[in-house]
Amino acid sequence: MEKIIRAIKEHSTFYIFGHIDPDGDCIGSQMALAKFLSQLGKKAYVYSKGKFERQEIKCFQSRFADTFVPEDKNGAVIIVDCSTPDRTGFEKEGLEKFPTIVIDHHSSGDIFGDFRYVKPQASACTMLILDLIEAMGKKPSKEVAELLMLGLCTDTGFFKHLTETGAWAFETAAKLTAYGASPNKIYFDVNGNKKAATLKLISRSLERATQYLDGKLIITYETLEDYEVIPRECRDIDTVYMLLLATEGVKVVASVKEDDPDKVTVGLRTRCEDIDLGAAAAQLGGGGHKKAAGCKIMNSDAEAVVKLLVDHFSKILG
Ligand SMILES: [Mn+2]
Repeated sequence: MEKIIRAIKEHSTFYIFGHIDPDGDCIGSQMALAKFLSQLGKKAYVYSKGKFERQEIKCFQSRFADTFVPEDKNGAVIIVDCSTPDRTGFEKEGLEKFPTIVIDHHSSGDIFGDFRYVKPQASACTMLILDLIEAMGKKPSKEVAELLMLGLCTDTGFFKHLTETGAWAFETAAKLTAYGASPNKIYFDVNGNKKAATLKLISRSLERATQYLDGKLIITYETLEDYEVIPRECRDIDTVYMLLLATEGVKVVASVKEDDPDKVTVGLRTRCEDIDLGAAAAQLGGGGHKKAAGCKIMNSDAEAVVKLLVDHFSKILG
């Protein structure tokens, strides 16, 4: 942390990256850092390859550049919420020429970057951004607190994913509330204002949800044809996960999504303490957390990936 603070003091321009297919924690971390650094009189730029599919982050899309054209050769790169450098989506754009600070909370991945603040015990990356702000002897503005709370609320499923190890998350939530963030406002920013077509896509996902391995595994899928009828931004997979994870006997839920003709994205969720989905996903070339992980399968389609997952989890779930 000391080295990171020194690096922040020594530089005046920062290029802030998160991960592809960003979520509230990624965008909240990037935006909060950018605002905080601006308040210190620094220049801060945010980058993302998108897609900005989730409604709670769409309003931030216009602030993000999708190509990296650094104006200051003496700037520094900050990468948040990424377990591997390729997760930025900018791995071929020369980031490595800059001193790099990594702030992350994933339990698996590569060790990369020059200065690392990586704590898998943190439920959200934004918790670590608050750590940094406080370690610098500062307090977040109301606006920064709201961005940090957005990440904390979304990555913890509004605190539903937390267990007896979650005290730190609640301590952070208490601080952010005191700094002016409203959990109620953030809840409806995230969960309100859904398009009617969202119901259609949820209903397709539920209709297709199939039990495998004596009900221990439930898989659902979305195809490219779905997105011809229902816009991708109407996707609300978190609602689907919640319902599937409530099914009797289930241990792992998988969502399979055809992203483009040669790429299928898999999301994995569990409520079981004795399953490590981060490790299960890593065996398929992905990664993530114990209870939430994912991977991408190239040159495949939903049907083939469903078969692959049944086979993979038959070894894990027995
Ligand atoms: Mn995160």
